[in-house]
This record gives sequence, C-alpha cells and structure tokens, in this order.
Amino acid sequence: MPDAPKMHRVLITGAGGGIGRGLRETLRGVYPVLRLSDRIPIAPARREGAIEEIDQTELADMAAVEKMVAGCDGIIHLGGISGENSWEKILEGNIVGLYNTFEAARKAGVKRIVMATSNHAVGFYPRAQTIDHRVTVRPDSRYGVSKAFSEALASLYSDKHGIGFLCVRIGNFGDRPIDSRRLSIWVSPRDLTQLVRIGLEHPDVRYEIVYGVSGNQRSWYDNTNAYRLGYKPEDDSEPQAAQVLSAERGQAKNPIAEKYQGGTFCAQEYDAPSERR
Ligand code: 15L
Repeated sequence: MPDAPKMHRVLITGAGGGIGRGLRETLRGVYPVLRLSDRIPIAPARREGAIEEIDQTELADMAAVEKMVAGCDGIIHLGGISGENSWEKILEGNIVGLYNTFEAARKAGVKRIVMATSNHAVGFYPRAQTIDHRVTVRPDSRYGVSKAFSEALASLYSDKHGIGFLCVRIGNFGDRPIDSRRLSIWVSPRDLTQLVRIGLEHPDVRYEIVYGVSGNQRSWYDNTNAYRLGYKPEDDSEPQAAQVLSAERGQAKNPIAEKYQGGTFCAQEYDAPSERR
C-alpha cells in the first residue's frame, strides 16, 4: 500500500462561499496550515488551533493562481461559479480558472486535489434511476457541463502528472435538507468533511469519483465507491422528511424539474420537442 501523502499546508479555494466557510470550521486544527482563498475578501486569519493564511485571487489570472498554490500539499477546489450562469462567466471561472488551478498545482508539486464537482454533472438522469460513479455524464446546465469538464481535466492530470484526485459530486450542503429534492442529495458538514479528508489522506486515491451526499435513505446514488474508500456517513435526511414534505404540500411543481435529478436546473431554458430516453 502506498504511504498517505503528507498534508502540511492545505489550500481551500472559494473559501468565502457556504461550503468553504463550513470546511474552514470543521478542518480547523486538522492540518497545520489552512490557506483560504477567494476572489472576494474573506474574514481575517485566526491563529488558535491552526495557522490560517488568507489570500485573494481571481482564478482567471494565472500569475496570481501560481502564487495562491505555491507551497501547498493539497487543494480543496471549491472556487469558480457555483450555479447556472452565462457562458462567459462559466468559461472564466470554471474552465479557464479550473485549468489555471490544476496547471499551477502541477508546477508546484501538489499531491492531492479534492475537486468539488456536482450532482449537476449528471442531473439529467431521471429520479427513478439509481446511478453510480461509472455512469456517463449527463449535465443539466452550462454549469453541469463545466463540472463534467472538471472531472475530465482531473482524469488527465491524474494519468499524465500523477496528482491524486477525489472528484466529489456534491449534492446540497447545509445543516439540514431544505426541500423534497434535497432529501435525496443532502450532505451534512461533518459528512462532507469526512469525504474531503479521505480525498486528501487516503493512501490509494489516484482518480476517484464519489457522491458528496449523506447516508440518505432517499438517495438516487449508489455510493459504493465512497464506501469502498472507508466513507461512513453519520447523517441521513430521513428524520427531516415529514416536515419538509408537509411544507411543500399544495405547491405547484414543474414536471421536468420533478422528473429529473437536477430539478430546476433541468427545467430552465428547457424546450426539447420530446424527451430523450
Ligand atoms: C450545486 O452544485 C450548487 O453549487 C448549489 O448551489 C446547489 O444548487 C446544489 O447544486 C443543488 O443541486 O442543490
């Protein structure tokens, strides 16, 4: 078995967003140095528990990205655009910005990257189907396409340059599931933290795709690949189900959003004359 990579300094990109702020808390003290980067200013560094370094970088600026990545052993890449947007914004944040990050990581000798991909890379699978990590991508948006691109670029940088990647198709991160769709894709802060740590620390990770979801009874995913790597989710959305469902009773629903896993991402701009099987 290969040795676990040594993680001294870990960079979180997109550290000012919801997931980044959550991981800043749950990873405090886990690694000696956390470098927190975003394009927007983020809360000042703290010193108790672990050293924090604060950085402000536009991912489209390669020279700045090289400085952001310098000296890091591992990266949790959350940066870029986190939902559907114009092609120009997606191109800049999630294609150019992603390429810059991986390329800078290669040059800097980064050993591991946990890539925040998304359920929207496979959002056009119907809810009636259980999918695993081996299905072909079926993006539901320009955003979903950029996440599929991230999985492909990670595969290239793993095969050609030996960086270990855990691509986590994140469902919906938060303290609780916020609607009926999220009962199937919710991930709690502590469960996502567990997956991130597997990605950075497990000795065998070369290139893996897993679903970033808690152990939800209503899941649409067969997350065998995560379990194989030792993931043991502690949370399940089920105790929240009755309350979430009763809050939605009587609400009008879009049939395309309801049919497919990606929900409203599938229904936006939808004008197909007939549904693909
Ligand atoms: C995502 O990928 C987004 O980043 C997040 O904002 C949510 O829209 C989530 O998916 C979801 O599907 O709920």
